[in-house]
Amino acid sequence: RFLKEKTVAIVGCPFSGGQRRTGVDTGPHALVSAGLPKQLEELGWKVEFNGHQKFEEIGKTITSDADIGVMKQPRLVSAVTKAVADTVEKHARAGHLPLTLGGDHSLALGTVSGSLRVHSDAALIWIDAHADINTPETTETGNLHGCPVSFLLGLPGTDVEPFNSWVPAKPLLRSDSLVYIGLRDIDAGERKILRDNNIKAFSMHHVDKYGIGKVVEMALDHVNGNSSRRDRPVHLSFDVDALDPTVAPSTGTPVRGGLTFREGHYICEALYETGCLVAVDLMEVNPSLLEDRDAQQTIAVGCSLVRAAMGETLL
Ligand code: 6HN
Ligand code: MN
Ligand code: MN
Ligand code: MN
Repeated sequence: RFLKEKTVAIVGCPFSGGQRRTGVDTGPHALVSAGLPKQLEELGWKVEFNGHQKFEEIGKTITSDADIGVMKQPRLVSAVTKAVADTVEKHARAGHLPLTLGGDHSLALGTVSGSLRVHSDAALIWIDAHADINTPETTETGNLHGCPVSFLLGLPGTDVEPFNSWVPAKPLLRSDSLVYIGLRDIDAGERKILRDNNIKAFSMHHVDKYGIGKVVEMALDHVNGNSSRRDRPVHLSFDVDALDPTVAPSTGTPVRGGLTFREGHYICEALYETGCLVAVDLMEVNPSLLEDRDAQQTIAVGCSLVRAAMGETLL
Protein backbone atom coordinates (compact mmCIF):
# COMPACT_ATOMS: atom_id res chain seq x y z
CA ARG A 1 0.00 0.00 0.00
CA PHE A 2 2.87 2.34 0.76
CA LEU A 3 5.12 0.73 -1.85
CA LYS A 4 5.15 1.73 -5.52
CA GLU A 5 5.79 -1.80 -6.73
CA LYS A 6 6.40 -5.26 -5.36
CA THR A 7 10.16 -4.84 -5.30
CA VAL A 8 12.35 -5.84 -2.40
CA ALA A 9 15.86 -4.42 -2.15
CA ILE A 10 18.20 -6.66 -0.20
CA VAL A 11 20.66 -4.58 1.82
CA GLY A 12 23.27 -7.04 3.06
CA CYS A 13 25.18 -5.56 5.99
CA PRO A 14 28.24 -7.60 6.96
CA PHE A 15 28.93 -5.69 10.15
CA SER A 16 29.91 -6.72 13.67
CA GLY A 17 31.21 -3.42 15.14
CA GLY A 18 28.27 -2.87 17.50
CA GLN A 19 29.27 -5.78 19.72
CA ARG A 20 32.31 -7.85 20.61
CA ARG A 21 31.91 -11.25 19.03
CA THR A 22 33.20 -11.89 15.54
CA GLY A 23 31.22 -13.69 12.88
CA VAL A 24 27.92 -11.81 12.88
CA ASP A 25 29.30 -10.04 9.82
CA THR A 26 29.02 -13.34 7.93
CA GLY A 27 25.25 -13.54 8.54
CA PRO A 28 24.11 -11.69 5.41
CA HIS A 29 26.34 -13.72 3.13
CA ALA A 30 25.03 -16.97 4.64
CA LEU A 31 21.38 -15.90 4.24
CA VAL A 32 21.89 -14.93 0.61
CA SER A 33 23.90 -18.07 -0.16
CA ALA A 34 21.10 -20.13 1.32
CA GLY A 35 18.93 -18.88 -1.54
CA LEU A 36 16.90 -16.09 0.03
CA PRO A 37 16.78 -13.91 -3.14
CA LYS A 38 15.37 -16.75 -5.20
CA GLN A 39 12.90 -17.68 -2.47
CA LEU A 40 11.52 -14.14 -2.52
CA GLU A 41 11.27 -14.18 -6.32
CA GLU A 42 9.20 -17.33 -6.00
CA LEU A 43 6.81 -15.37 -3.76
CA GLY A 44 6.27 -12.94 -6.62
CA TRP A 45 8.71 -10.20 -5.61
CA LYS A 46 11.10 -8.47 -7.92
CA VAL A 47 14.39 -8.74 -6.05
CA GLU A 48 17.11 -6.10 -6.23
CA PHE A 49 20.45 -7.28 -4.92
CA ASN A 50 23.78 -5.95 -6.13
CA GLY A 51 26.11 -7.49 -3.58
CA HIS A 52 26.60 -6.69 0.07
CA GLN A 53 27.44 -3.26 1.49
CA LYS A 54 31.15 -2.49 1.34
CA PHE A 55 31.98 -1.47 4.86
CA GLU A 56 35.70 -2.25 4.52
CA GLU A 57 36.10 1.06 2.67
CA ILE A 58 34.53 2.90 5.60
CA GLY A 59 36.74 0.96 8.01
CA LYS A 60 39.82 2.14 6.15
CA THR A 61 38.89 5.79 6.60
CA ILE A 62 38.82 5.35 10.38
CA THR A 63 42.38 5.15 11.58
CA SER A 64 41.76 5.07 15.31
CA ASP A 65 38.54 4.45 17.15
CA ALA A 66 39.16 4.85 20.86
CA ASP A 67 36.21 4.46 23.23
CA ILE A 68 34.15 7.59 23.79
CA GLY A 69 32.90 7.36 27.35
CA VAL A 70 32.15 3.66 27.44
CA MET A 71 30.99 3.47 23.81
CA LYS A 72 32.98 0.90 21.84
CA GLN A 73 33.99 1.66 18.22
CA PRO A 74 31.77 4.73 18.06
CA ARG A 75 33.29 6.20 14.88
CA LEU A 76 32.94 2.97 12.94
CA VAL A 77 29.36 2.35 14.11
CA SER A 78 28.40 5.93 13.34
CA ALA A 79 29.90 5.90 9.84
CA VAL A 80 28.43 2.51 8.96
CA THR A 81 24.94 3.29 10.27
CA LYS A 82 24.98 6.62 8.41
CA ALA A 83 25.79 4.79 5.17
CA VAL A 84 23.04 2.26 5.84
CA ALA A 85 20.54 5.08 6.46
CA ASP A 86 21.39 6.59 3.08
CA THR A 87 21.04 3.24 1.30
CA VAL A 88 17.73 2.35 2.94
CA GLU A 89 16.41 5.85 2.25
CA LYS A 90 17.29 5.53 -1.44
CA HIS A 91 15.36 2.27 -1.84
CA ALA A 92 12.41 3.55 0.18
CA ARG A 93 12.23 6.68 -1.99
CA ALA A 94 12.02 4.49 -5.06
CA GLY A 95 8.97 2.84 -3.49
CA HIS A 96 10.80 -0.39 -2.80
CA LEU A 97 10.90 -2.42 0.41
CA PRO A 98 14.40 -2.46 1.89
CA LEU A 99 15.19 -5.81 3.51
CA THR A 100 18.29 -5.36 5.64
CA LEU A 101 20.25 -8.45 6.63
CA GLY A 102 22.60 -8.14 9.60
CA GLY A 103 24.99 -7.98 11.04
CA ASP A 104 24.53 -6.67 14.54
CA HIS A 105 21.54 -4.66 15.66
CA SER A 106 23.35 -1.31 15.84
CA LEU A 107 22.60 -1.29 12.10
CA ALA A 108 18.96 -0.53 12.89
CA LEU A 109 19.91 3.03 13.80
CA GLY A 110 20.64 3.29 10.09
CA THR A 111 17.73 1.29 8.73
CA VAL A 112 15.06 2.99 10.83
CA SER A 113 16.54 6.45 10.15
CA GLY A 114 16.41 5.69 6.43
CA SER A 115 12.79 4.54 6.64
CA LEU A 116 11.69 7.57 8.65
CA ARG A 117 13.23 10.01 6.15
CA VAL A 118 10.74 8.72 3.60
CA HIS A 119 7.85 7.44 5.74
CA SER A 120 7.90 10.06 8.49
CA ASP A 121 4.84 8.64 10.25
CA ALA A 122 6.16 5.05 10.29
CA ALA A 123 5.78 2.93 13.41
CA LEU A 124 8.59 0.70 14.63
CA ILE A 125 7.91 -2.88 15.73
CA TRP A 126 10.96 -4.31 17.49
CA ILE A 127 11.11 -8.07 18.02
CA ASP A 128 13.93 -8.96 20.39
CA ALA A 129 14.93 -10.60 23.67
CA HIS A 130 16.51 -7.22 24.45
CA ALA A 131 15.21 -3.65 24.34
CA ASP A 132 18.36 -2.18 22.73
CA ILE A 133 17.43 1.14 24.32
CA ASN A 134 20.52 1.85 26.41
CA THR A 135 21.96 5.33 26.06
CA PRO A 136 25.69 6.05 26.00
CA GLU A 137 25.19 6.85 29.70
CA THR A 138 23.25 3.77 30.78
CA THR A 139 24.99 1.05 28.75
CA GLU A 140 26.81 -1.43 30.96
CA THR A 141 28.72 -3.06 28.10
CA GLY A 142 29.45 -0.10 25.83
CA ASN A 143 28.27 -2.24 22.92
CA LEU A 144 26.30 -0.06 20.56
CA HIS A 145 24.03 -2.88 19.37
CA GLY A 146 22.37 -2.40 22.77
CA CYS A 147 21.66 1.29 22.04
CA PRO A 148 20.07 2.01 18.63
CA VAL A 149 16.55 2.71 19.90
CA SER A 150 17.67 5.43 22.32
CA PHE A 151 19.24 7.35 19.43
CA LEU A 152 16.06 7.03 17.34
CA LEU A 153 14.01 8.43 20.23
CA GLY A 154 16.58 11.17 20.88
CA LEU A 155 16.78 10.28 24.58
CA PRO A 156 18.94 12.38 26.92
CA GLY A 157 22.56 11.38 26.49
CA THR A 158 22.32 10.53 22.78
CA ASP A 159 23.30 13.96 21.45
CA VAL A 160 26.95 12.92 21.40
CA GLU A 161 29.83 12.79 18.98
CA PRO A 162 30.26 11.29 16.47
CA PHE A 163 26.56 10.42 16.05
CA ASN A 164 25.35 14.02 16.30
CA SER A 165 27.17 14.72 13.04
CA TRP A 166 24.26 13.02 11.25
CA VAL A 167 21.55 11.85 13.69
CA PRO A 168 19.21 14.83 14.17
CA ALA A 169 18.98 16.19 17.72
CA LYS A 170 15.21 16.33 17.36
CA PRO A 171 13.74 12.84 17.99
CA LEU A 172 13.20 10.85 14.79
CA LEU A 173 10.61 8.62 16.40
CA ARG A 174 8.00 9.30 19.08
CA SER A 175 8.05 6.89 21.98
CA ASP A 176 4.39 5.98 21.33
CA SER A 177 5.26 4.88 17.78
CA LEU A 178 7.40 2.04 19.06
CA VAL A 179 6.33 -1.35 20.36
CA TYR A 180 8.33 -4.37 21.51
CA ILE A 181 7.55 -8.07 21.46
CA GLY A 182 9.66 -10.85 22.97
CA LEU A 183 11.58 -9.02 25.69
CA ARG A 184 13.12 -11.03 28.51
CA ASP A 185 16.56 -9.56 29.21
CA ILE A 186 16.37 -5.89 30.13
CA ASP A 187 19.10 -3.92 31.88
CA ALA A 188 18.13 -1.86 34.95
CA GLY A 189 18.75 1.41 33.11
CA GLU A 190 16.62 0.24 30.21
CA ARG A 191 13.73 -0.72 32.49
CA LYS A 192 13.72 2.81 33.87
CA ILE A 193 13.76 4.27 30.34
CA LEU A 194 10.85 2.06 29.26
CA ARG A 195 8.82 3.10 32.34
CA ASP A 196 9.67 6.81 32.26
CA ASN A 197 8.78 7.08 28.58
CA ASN A 198 5.70 4.88 28.82
CA ILE A 199 6.93 2.61 26.05
CA LYS A 200 4.67 -0.27 25.09
CA ALA A 201 6.43 -3.60 25.51
CA PHE A 202 5.13 -7.15 25.36
CA SER A 203 7.55 -9.40 27.18
CA MET A 204 7.56 -13.19 27.01
CA HIS A 205 5.32 -13.04 30.07
CA HIS A 206 2.66 -11.31 27.97
CA VAL A 207 3.14 -13.79 25.12
CA ASP A 208 2.46 -16.61 27.59
CA LYS A 209 -0.46 -14.82 29.18
CA TYR A 210 -2.37 -13.63 26.10
CA GLY A 211 -1.01 -15.78 23.27
CA ILE A 212 0.87 -14.43 20.30
CA GLY A 213 -2.28 -13.65 18.26
CA LYS A 214 -3.64 -11.28 20.88
CA VAL A 215 -0.21 -9.76 21.55
CA VAL A 216 0.33 -8.85 17.89
CA GLU A 217 -3.16 -7.38 17.73
CA MET A 218 -2.54 -5.28 20.85
CA ALA A 219 0.84 -4.21 19.50
CA LEU A 220 -0.71 -3.08 16.23
CA ASP A 221 -3.57 -1.34 18.03
CA HIS A 222 -1.00 0.63 19.99
CA VAL A 223 1.03 1.93 17.05
CA ASN A 224 -1.34 1.59 14.13
CA GLY A 225 -4.95 2.40 14.99
CA ASN A 226 -7.59 -0.28 15.54
CA SER A 227 -8.08 -3.36 13.40
CA SER A 228 -10.44 -1.60 10.98
CA ARG A 229 -8.00 1.23 10.41
CA ARG A 230 -4.37 0.28 10.01
CA ASP A 231 -3.05 3.20 8.05
CA ARG A 232 0.52 3.79 9.18
CA PRO A 233 3.59 2.36 7.51
CA VAL A 234 5.44 -0.15 9.66
CA HIS A 235 9.16 -0.86 9.96
CA LEU A 236 9.81 -4.34 11.37
CA SER A 237 13.16 -4.88 13.08
CA PHE A 238 13.55 -8.56 13.94
CA ASP A 239 16.47 -9.67 16.11
CA VAL A 240 16.77 -13.42 15.64
CA ASP A 241 17.56 -13.77 19.37
CA ALA A 242 13.88 -13.06 20.04
CA LEU A 243 13.42 -16.70 19.14
CA ASP A 244 14.25 -19.34 21.69
CA PRO A 245 17.88 -20.51 21.44
CA THR A 246 16.60 -24.02 20.67
CA VAL A 247 15.04 -22.55 17.51
CA ALA A 248 17.76 -20.03 16.55
CA PRO A 249 20.93 -20.97 18.41
CA SER A 250 23.55 -19.14 16.35
CA THR A 251 23.33 -15.63 17.72
CA GLY A 252 25.62 -13.54 19.90
CA THR A 253 23.45 -12.90 22.96
CA PRO A 254 21.03 -15.85 23.28
CA VAL A 255 18.52 -15.80 26.15
CA ARG A 256 16.44 -18.81 27.05
CA GLY A 257 12.67 -18.68 27.22
CA GLY A 258 12.10 -17.12 23.81
CA LEU A 259 9.54 -17.23 21.03
CA THR A 260 8.76 -20.57 19.43
CA PHE A 261 9.24 -21.15 15.71
CA ARG A 262 5.55 -20.56 15.11
CA GLU A 263 5.27 -17.48 17.35
CA GLY A 264 8.10 -15.83 15.43
CA HIS A 265 6.54 -16.71 12.13
CA TYR A 266 3.08 -15.64 13.26
CA ILE A 267 4.39 -12.13 13.96
CA CYS A 268 5.85 -11.89 10.45
CA GLU A 269 2.74 -13.30 8.78
CA ALA A 270 0.40 -11.02 10.70
CA LEU A 271 2.46 -7.93 9.87
CA TYR A 272 2.53 -8.89 6.19
CA GLU A 273 -1.25 -9.26 6.29
CA THR A 274 -1.67 -5.64 7.37
CA GLY A 275 -0.19 -4.52 4.05
CA CYS A 276 1.63 -1.80 5.98
CA LEU A 277 5.19 -3.14 6.03
CA VAL A 278 7.63 -0.74 4.39
CA ALA A 279 10.93 -2.17 5.67
CA VAL A 280 12.18 -5.33 7.31
CA ASP A 281 15.42 -6.00 9.21
CA LEU A 282 16.69 -9.45 10.14
CA MET A 283 19.55 -9.04 12.57
CA GLU A 284 22.10 -10.86 14.74
CA VAL A 285 22.38 -14.04 12.67
CA ASN A 286 25.87 -15.31 13.52
CA PRO A 287 26.59 -18.57 11.72
CA SER A 288 30.15 -18.78 13.02
CA LEU A 289 29.36 -19.25 16.68
CA LEU A 290 28.33 -22.87 16.88
CA GLU A 291 28.80 -26.06 14.95
CA ASP A 292 27.59 -26.20 11.41
CA ARG A 293 24.29 -27.90 12.15
CA ASP A 294 23.19 -25.12 14.53
CA ALA A 295 24.36 -22.48 12.12
CA GLN A 296 22.44 -24.06 9.23
CA GLN A 297 19.33 -24.28 11.39
CA THR A 298 19.56 -20.60 12.31
CA ILE A 299 20.09 -19.55 8.69
CA ALA A 300 17.13 -21.65 7.55
CA VAL A 301 14.92 -20.13 10.24
CA GLY A 302 16.10 -16.64 9.27
CA CYS A 303 15.17 -17.19 5.62
CA SER A 304 11.86 -18.63 6.68
CA LEU A 305 11.01 -15.61 8.89
CA VAL A 306 11.75 -13.27 6.01
CA ARG A 307 9.56 -15.30 3.65
CA ALA A 308 6.76 -15.14 6.21
CA ALA A 309 7.11 -11.33 6.35
CA MET A 310 7.04 -11.22 2.55
CA GLY A 311 3.83 -13.12 2.12
CA GLU A 312 4.53 -16.83 2.36
CA THR A 313 1.38 -18.39 3.75
CA LEU A 314 0.62 -21.86 4.95
CA LEU A 315 -2.40 -22.39 2.75
N1 6HN B 1 21.10 -7.13 20.76
N2 6HN B 1 21.48 -5.05 26.97
C1 6HN B 1 22.75 -5.62 26.57
C2 6HN B 1 23.73 -4.50 26.22
O1 6HN B 1 24.89 -4.81 25.97
O2 6HN B 1 23.34 -3.36 26.18
C3 6HN B 1 22.58 -6.61 25.42
C4 6HN B 1 22.25 -6.00 24.12
C5 6HN B 1 21.93 -7.01 23.05
C6 6HN B 1 21.70 -6.32 21.75
O3 6HN B 1 20.88 -8.34 20.98
O4 6HN B 1 20.78 -6.64 19.62
MN1 MN C 1 15.67 0.06 -5.00
MN1 MN D 1 18.75 -9.17 21.09
MN1 MN E 1 18.67 -6.56 19.19
